Formats: sequence, C-alpha cells, structure tokens
Amino acid sequence: MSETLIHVASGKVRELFTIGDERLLLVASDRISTFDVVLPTEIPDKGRVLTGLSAFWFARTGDVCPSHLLELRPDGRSTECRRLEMLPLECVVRGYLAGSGWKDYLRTGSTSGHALPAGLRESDRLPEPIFTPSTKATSGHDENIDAAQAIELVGRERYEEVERTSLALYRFASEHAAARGILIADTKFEFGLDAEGRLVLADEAFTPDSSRFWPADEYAPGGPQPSFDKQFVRDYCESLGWDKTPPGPELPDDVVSGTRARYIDAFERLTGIAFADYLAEPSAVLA
Ligand code: Q0Z
Repeated sequence: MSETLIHVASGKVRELFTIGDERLLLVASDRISTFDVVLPTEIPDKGRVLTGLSAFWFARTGDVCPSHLLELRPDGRSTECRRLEMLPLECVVRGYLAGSGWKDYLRTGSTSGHALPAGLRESDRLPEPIFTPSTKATSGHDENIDAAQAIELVGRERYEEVERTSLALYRFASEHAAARGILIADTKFEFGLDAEGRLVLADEAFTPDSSRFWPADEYAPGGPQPSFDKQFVRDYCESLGWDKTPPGPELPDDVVSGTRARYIDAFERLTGIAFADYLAEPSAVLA
C-alpha cells in the first residue's frame, strides 16, 4: 500500500513532503541557482548527483553521527528521512577563508568570534578548521553569529556537541575529498533531534550546494577560486551583464552540458562510483 505524500516546503531547488507522522520525503530537482536566483534552465541529473553524494556521506559518517537517512529511492533523487526536531542553527565549518568568512575577516580580523592570524589572503587555508554557526534567516542571507549567541539558541551542552560533531564530520570528508582532487573550502550542516533527544545529521551533507568545492589542481590563494560545479554558469551570467535580479537567463546547451559534466565528475571522484552505475542502482553509494 502506498502512503499519502503531503507537500510541506519548497526550497530553491528541493521539495519536502511528509509521509505519515515520522517520515519525510526529500526530493532534489535539477534546478540550479546562481547569485541566489533559480535559473529557468535545468541541469539534467543534478538532483541525482546531489542526492547520491549526500547518501554516500551519510553512509560513511555514521560512526561520527547518525543521519536522518532511512531509504534512498530507486529514482536516485528522493530520500525517505526520519522526521526530526530541527535545531535553529546553521552549522558551518570553514577550512579556508572564503565568502562571508573572508568578508568578516577583512572588516574585523575575525569571524564568528575566532580571532585569525594577521596577513591571511582570500582563499587561504586556515591554521585549523573553525566552527562558524549562523542563524537560519527566513528571508535573505544567514547571519554569522558567535558562540555566545549560538549557545542562547540551543544551550551550552548541545552547542558543544554540534561544534565537536561538525568539526569531526568536516575533517573526515575534507581529507577524503582532498585525496581525490577536491578541496572542501567550507560546508554547512543542519542537525535535528530524534524523539530520544539524540543529535542526528539531517538535510544534505557535503554536496556542492551545501559546500564550496574547489578543484585542488587550480588552487591559487590570494583571490577568489573557481567553483567546481557552477563556474561555467557564473562566467556565462557575468558575460551577459545580467544584473542578478530575477528572472535569471536561460543557459545555452554548452553551458548546460559542461556544468552537468562537472557535477558528474565531482560525484565520480568523491564516490569512486561510475555515475551510470548509480543511475542503474542508486544503493551502490551505500555499500
Ligand atoms: C529540512 C528543506 C525544503 C528541502 C525541514 N529530517 C528532517 N526533519 C525535519 N525537518 C527537516 C528534515 Cl531534513 C527539514 N528542511 C529544509 C526545506 C526542501 C529541505 F523545502 N526543512
């Protein structure tokens, strides 16, 4: 017997449904966003790449922290998940100085209360990875907060647990990825609590949508780095002189195919699995 799906939320590129009281269905579309705008052109299989990568990581980080993943569906883009009580915190780990971390550092010499050495350049590797939580903004951008503000949101003990767990997850995945030619500059996790109050990794993990992936062989600190997945899209959009307000431009076929190839390259490098094998049998990433 099939259970009723009730649509509960739309993200920029994903949809969330409930299955009964205790489960959710997370569906990753092929939509792509750039400069915070969803474009009218899809990247075929992008949702499958991201779903397969998340499932791959969930299957390998269970010793660090349990995940919400219950089942990967045969379509390769949908996962059944445990429904959790989500923590009101975006758990960000940074191994390199980019994005809002770099902007904070330029203004103040620190980010989220971490004093950093003087003289760092944009995209430099940090002396050690740092935990830089942010608040979940309902509209606009997440706001970086310091430890004291995060402790107000979740309590001291839970804060220490999410910090320790986030850093351990980042160390595990960034070492795995670097050995395969991909630098994970930073990444964002969302955690929830199960009915027993245990911390559970939710949402997506170490996908190009939740992380900054950089090609290691092009790494050149001292300026912004090309994005592993979206650089063709960004370069094309910049070439049009588009003002980055909706609607975004349609993408030409060569930008679509080049971008699709980059997503598949990231998937194959990180998982060691041929993408065609994933399409034939998504559960290959769980082994
Ligand atoms: C995730 C989101 C959207 C995709 C809620 N296991 C969970 N338990 C409870 N809530 C969530 C999860 Cl993953 C949850 N989101 C973010 C929104 C599409 C993901 F519309 N929201």
